[in-house]
Amino acid sequence: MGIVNVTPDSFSDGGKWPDAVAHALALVEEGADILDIGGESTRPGAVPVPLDEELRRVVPVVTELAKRAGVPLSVDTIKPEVARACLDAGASIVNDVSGFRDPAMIAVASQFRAGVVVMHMRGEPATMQQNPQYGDVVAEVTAFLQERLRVLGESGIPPEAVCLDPGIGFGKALEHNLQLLANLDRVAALGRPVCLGVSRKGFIGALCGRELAARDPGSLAVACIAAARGTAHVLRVHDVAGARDAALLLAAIDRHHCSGEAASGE
Ligand code: HH2
Repeated sequence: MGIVNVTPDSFSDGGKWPDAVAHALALVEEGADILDIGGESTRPGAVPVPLDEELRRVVPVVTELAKRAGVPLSVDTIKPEVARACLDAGASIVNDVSGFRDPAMIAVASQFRAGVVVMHMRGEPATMQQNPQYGDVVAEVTAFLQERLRVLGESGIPPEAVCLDPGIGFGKALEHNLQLLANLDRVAALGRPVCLGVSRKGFIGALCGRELAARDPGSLAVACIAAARGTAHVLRVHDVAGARDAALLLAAIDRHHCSGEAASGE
């Protein structure tokens, strides 16, 4: 899943892509299977974007990409009105970092029979990184996602349409992110694909001592570990080419796993 930020203030690439359509098409060339288009930054401390401004940013981009991209389009928004406008314009997935807590968002996704990415977030972006506390972060995130699956199911969104996301960096301290990454199998055990967004996030900078521009290798390493363990199935990334190569290589190696036959020499 290639990240397309149509924002002036996204934490890693805000304002860098004045031509979001061209950037998105380049990501498809690099091998993106899905594009995730967002018009409101959710970085820690981000200020909410007014509805009309978010619509103005994303709808033209979705409209154009629906004609040209040739891959499913996801809209990264917490606003039902933005989700509706983008689904109308040709998107088919809603990625809601607030986890479909707004019944109006569930209603829109259900009406359009959209795919949904349900993410766990503690609090709101403006304040979420102010001393987040959990008893057992893995148990709490897993229980939240399980509960959302139940509520969505009762509201007409079948499990087959749902992808789950632990929300790395969303109201989580370094320790919480690591606990979630080490125990992602518990989220995967809920039986739905897991979407993982670690690309360029703060914990990679903290552990590796890297500025944003130098976090792609660390991001890829974390995504690969989760993918190789079978605990992440959709990788939300800035560096699509790297993730695509990693996914191809993992799949090629997996095909030789426990086959009982000698290596074919490929
Ligand atoms: N992370 C970000 C935004 N949306 N959606 C999902 N499902 N999972 C994530 O981990 C996730 C997400 C934050 O990254 P980015 O889009 O690069 O930055 P910003 O929110 O500042 O635009």
